[in-house]
Amino acid sequence: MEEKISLAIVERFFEKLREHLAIDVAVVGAGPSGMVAARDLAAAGKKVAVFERKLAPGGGIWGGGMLFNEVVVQEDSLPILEDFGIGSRLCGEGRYTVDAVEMAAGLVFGACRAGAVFFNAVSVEDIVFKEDRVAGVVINWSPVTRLEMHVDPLVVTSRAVLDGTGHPSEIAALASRKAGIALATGSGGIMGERPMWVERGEESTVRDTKQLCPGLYVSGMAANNVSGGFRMGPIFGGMLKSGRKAAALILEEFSASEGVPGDD
Ligand code: 48H
Repeated sequence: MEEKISLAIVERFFEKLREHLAIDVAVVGAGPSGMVAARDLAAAGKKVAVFERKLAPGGGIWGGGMLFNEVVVQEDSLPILEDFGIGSRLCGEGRYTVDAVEMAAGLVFGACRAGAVFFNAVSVEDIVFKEDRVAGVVINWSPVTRLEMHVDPLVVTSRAVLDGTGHPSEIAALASRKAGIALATGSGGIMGERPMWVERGEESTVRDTKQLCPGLYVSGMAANNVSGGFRMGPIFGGMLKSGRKAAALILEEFSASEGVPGDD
């Protein structure tokens, strides 16, 4: 019995890993924007893996504002929450509160049910950069990177990589620093997050969700950091809409490159 349980886990895990070594989209970071994007892409039939450094996916949702585990969303993002079956309560003037735990758990569950596969406790430590294109991610177990063990990583190739790593925009920073890629920003580099201004931050998060260079997209707080947007605190409508926009942009690029069948 004992070894059968171990065998079942080992076999299933390696089946999952083997099937996700070459994928359509590698989503880095399981925060709200990454998980909405993962769900939309998987629901559109794409092969999606989400790589999350921490054991628990959910990013900055769980703690709400200052550990008060409620967050605020705006009315125009409610359709996204409804797609995941997540509830909300009106708190005034087009704003709603959402239980942070319900939101984090609901986004994880919705992305999984749509077919996105999560690899938690896995950190993306580098990118694949070939022929002027970001073409995948370099991964290692988070405890290995945390303990600074000298262990070589493994590689997952993908048609697109989404940087959903939040405030530090780690993947865009790697692309800029290590590959010398000129990013689609005002300066060509990482412009850096600006202080709190809720309305402007919410607006720019969605506006600056974009393709940064061939093969690399950015969403959520990472989009803000890359393009120099304001922060907005525990209001999450912009994050949800950013994830939806990122998925739509990636799907648009895929369908343009696949062309219309019989159209050549
Ligand atoms: C694997 C990684 C790596 C890596 C980081 O920050 P997040 O919650 O992501 P967003 O941008 O979708 O949401 C931002 C929101 O939570 C927030 O912080 C807001 C609204 N702040 C406003 C304010 O004013 O402060 O999640 C990012 C996830 C985390 O879970 C990280 O552990 C993970 O990405 N991550 N995973 N490899 N290299 N880097």
